[in-house]
Amino acid sequence: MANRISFTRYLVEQQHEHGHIPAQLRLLLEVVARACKQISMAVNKGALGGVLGSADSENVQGEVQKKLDIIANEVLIEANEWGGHLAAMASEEMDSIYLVPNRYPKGEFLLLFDPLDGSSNIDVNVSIGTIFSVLKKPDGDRGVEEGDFLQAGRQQVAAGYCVYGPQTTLVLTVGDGVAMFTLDREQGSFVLTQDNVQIPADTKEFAINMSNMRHWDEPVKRYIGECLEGKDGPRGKDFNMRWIASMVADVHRIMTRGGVFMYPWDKREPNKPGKLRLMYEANPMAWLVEQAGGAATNGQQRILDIAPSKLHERVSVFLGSKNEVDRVTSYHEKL
Ligand code: AHM
Ligand code: MG
Repeated sequence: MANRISFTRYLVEQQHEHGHIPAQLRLLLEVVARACKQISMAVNKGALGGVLGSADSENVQGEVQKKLDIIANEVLIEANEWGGHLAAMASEEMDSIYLVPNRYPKGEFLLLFDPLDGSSNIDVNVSIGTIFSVLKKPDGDRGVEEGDFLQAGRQQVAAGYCVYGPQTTLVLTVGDGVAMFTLDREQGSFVLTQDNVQIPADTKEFAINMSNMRHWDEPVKRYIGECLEGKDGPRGKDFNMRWIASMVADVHRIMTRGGVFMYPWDKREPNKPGKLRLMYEANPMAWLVEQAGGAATNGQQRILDIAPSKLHERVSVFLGSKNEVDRVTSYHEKL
């Protein structure tokens, strides 16, 4: 078809016409997209491919790993380690950083990923996804250390996710807005299906795991309480609720029609700042959401301004339609 813009063409145009991305970053993103295609195929096979169920292992966060968590992690590593575009990788599923082996050429970028987000949905055939973030390696000839990854989210040079749902959709930003690509399974390539994605500033839809309500802090209780009062309360309108339990799918809905997503700190594990991980989940999603005109905070500050202190750091997350995120954040300020 004449007017179809492939993922490759989009990236080449970003490189040549807008000067947004160097050639090495373009190669990196193409390899990530290829890996996502491979993961998508494994997800589609499901029980026929023997990929469902647990893997009898735990990750560094003490969570039981699913077979697909491990498969997706291996696919991303194997696809990315030999191309010469990367110096190292970090994954939600690996204890420490993964250095590109010495037998391969090294590049100037660092890749971080949650290989399979929404693991609890794998076996029940509900949307899941891959989330990724790209940083530049700090200058210098020495080898990469974990500390090199500890950069604030605003320093990302690319971020995206791929949602494996009824369609497989890859959503990307290189700092020039947000573009969506749908996998054409017959052609085997991602095709641009929406450019310049915009999240409406206002919404009537929120996403939060309501079963944790009694553990929340006051500002979150107040915000959700007011939404639940609907037309009769201070908001003067009825709200709708959705919770998929795959951040990638909840964020994709917000990218498509607006909404606010929350996974706040709660009293179940008071020493953890939240459930979601800053480097693999919150930072890439926060940048995508901001690039689409939305907002993302941890209740106190912009997520992209948080200086990380460790690789697997956790964080509270409020993101999506700007006016709602501003509101729930302001309730925290008034504490
Ligand atoms: P995962 O990366 O291990 O899949 O965990 C992250 C997921 C998010 O995708 C989702 O928003 C959240 O955990 C759901 O948590 P809960 O089951 O507590 O509602
Ligand atoms: Mg995850």
